Amino acid sequence: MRLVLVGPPGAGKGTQAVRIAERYGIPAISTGDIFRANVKGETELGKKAQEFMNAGLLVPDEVTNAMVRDRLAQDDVAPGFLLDGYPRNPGQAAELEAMLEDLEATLDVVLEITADLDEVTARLLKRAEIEGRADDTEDVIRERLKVYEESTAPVAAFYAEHGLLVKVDGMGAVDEVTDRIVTALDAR
Ligand code: B4P
Repeated sequence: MRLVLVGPPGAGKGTQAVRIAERYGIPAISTGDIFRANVKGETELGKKAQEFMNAGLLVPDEVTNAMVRDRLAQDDVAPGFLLDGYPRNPGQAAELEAMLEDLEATLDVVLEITADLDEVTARLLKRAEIEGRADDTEDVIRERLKVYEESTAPVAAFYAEHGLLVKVDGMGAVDEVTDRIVTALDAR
């Protein structure tokens, strides 16, 4: 299965990605996690990404696309993969199409996790208390939600036009959301 996960920050992408990947035996590839690991390790990639992440902005496409292309060239993606947080704008979606063409592969499904604004904001503020992520402050969350509406919502619309989009309600307990996702994926 080749799957893309989209949804606003705080909808539960990272949380559900781990569970879906485990259930279907495919690697979860989170661009946010890869960037955070590079920031922590103070690599060149991390240095390029950090200021954008801390401001709630997308890391430039040339950096992100090259990173995903490298990751999709690895052997473990042969049985399939789950992309969590990529593509995040129409340019990245076009680039992913090109990567898949080179791999002679197609996407099976794009899963959109939805949740209302108050709920996602509350979740991220709660995470800020626990993890202290630099981009989980109120101002930066507002910016991330704006970027989602302007840049990422059109990606979901693009996949809807191609008949690939499946929407799942991300409100409620984590287990309930996982059950909804599994039901929706197994029905395809
Ligand atoms: P991401 O790491 O993708 O962060 P996110 O959108 O906030 O989602 P995340 O997966 O962390 O949160 P989740 O909803 O699972 O991106 C961070 C930054 O990296 C971006 O702003 C950008 O700068 C950069 N970046 C990443 N990808 C990029 C790309 N393709 N192009 C350019 N830049 C890119 O969970 C949030 C919280 O909610 C957690 O604490 C979780 O425990 C909680 N939660 C989840 N489900 C819940 C539920 N059902 N009930 C209660 N709480 C729940």
